[in-house]
Amino acid sequence: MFTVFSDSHRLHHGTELKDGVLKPSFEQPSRADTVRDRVRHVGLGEIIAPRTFDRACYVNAHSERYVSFLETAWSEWTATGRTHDALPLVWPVRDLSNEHVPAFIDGKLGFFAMDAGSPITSTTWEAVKTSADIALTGLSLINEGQNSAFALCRPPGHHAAREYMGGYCYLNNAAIAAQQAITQGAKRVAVLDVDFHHGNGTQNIFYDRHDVMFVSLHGEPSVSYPYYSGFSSECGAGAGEGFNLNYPLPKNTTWQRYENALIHACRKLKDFAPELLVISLGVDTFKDDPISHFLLESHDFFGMGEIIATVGAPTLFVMEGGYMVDEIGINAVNVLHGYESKQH
Ligand code: Q9C
Ligand code: ZN
Repeated sequence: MFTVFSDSHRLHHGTELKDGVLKPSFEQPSRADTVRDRVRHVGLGEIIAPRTFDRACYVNAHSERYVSFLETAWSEWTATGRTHDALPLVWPVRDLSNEHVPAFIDGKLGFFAMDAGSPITSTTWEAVKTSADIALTGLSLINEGQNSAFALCRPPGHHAAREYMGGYCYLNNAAIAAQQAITQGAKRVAVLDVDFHHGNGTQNIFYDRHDVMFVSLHGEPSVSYPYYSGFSSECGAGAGEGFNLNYPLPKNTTWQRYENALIHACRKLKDFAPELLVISLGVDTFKDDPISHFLLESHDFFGMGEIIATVGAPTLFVMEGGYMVDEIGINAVNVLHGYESKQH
């Protein structure tokens, strides 16, 4: 399997409030390098650089005004004399107005963010754009005849919705690739999200769509980030009703329970018969992940890949979360090896 990777991810490293103190984010540059090192170590396949894509590919999954915000946020922030990471501190919740986009950057930051987890620095946009291009390059490889590809994206994407960033995410790499496949003529595309956290951004982008099915396994929102989405009652809207499927799982979920849910999810995906399957591949379901609450072991990730293969569609793996432990490389590549073990 080819891996698409770029050193440009290192251009993004920001801060995060932890227990009320601003510290380096859990979402560190070393993450992607650790996974790349593992890909090399086991000889998964060639590692290639991303191609560049038109801005229109991002605007297919996001709104024009949101992409413009991402492009200019840093210069608007520094024009006011500030030099540290741009972070939102106010949000248009419930009865406050969502009608008017503020002109001032502090208002824009809250308008286009779900939380303060996605800091913007001078070089964030360059890294974000390259991360989306990595996913799009992975899709190109599949279009050119590969059965699968690994888009080693960083920063991750699945919390980024049509019009907001959050949870370390800016552009939704998986959604941009899924939408690009539709734009190119695919009739049915599925996104399966196995990151510990609910892929609220991907759900938001495709919620009213029947051509893109979204399925997610994640920590129960009542006790796990992002708290306000990922409930099993969220099934899609309008023409998209029945094409959004959530599997919230309790804290301390182990492989046995996870496997049952995943087998169920993959049967639903197989029934949908997608021409392309995009996997939002977070490995923060690992037992030692510092911010998550599942108990998967490294070898369980091999089983995850085997089950994903049962859907029987060309598969684009897109890196999402997984934090701070060396095993993220082993775990991500175990999924890819498990998948490949079922191909002939
Ligand atoms: N104390 C992804 O995995 N905050 N994003 C967690 C922990 C946000 C995770 C707080 C977690 C976002 C792509
Ligand atoms: Zn996650």
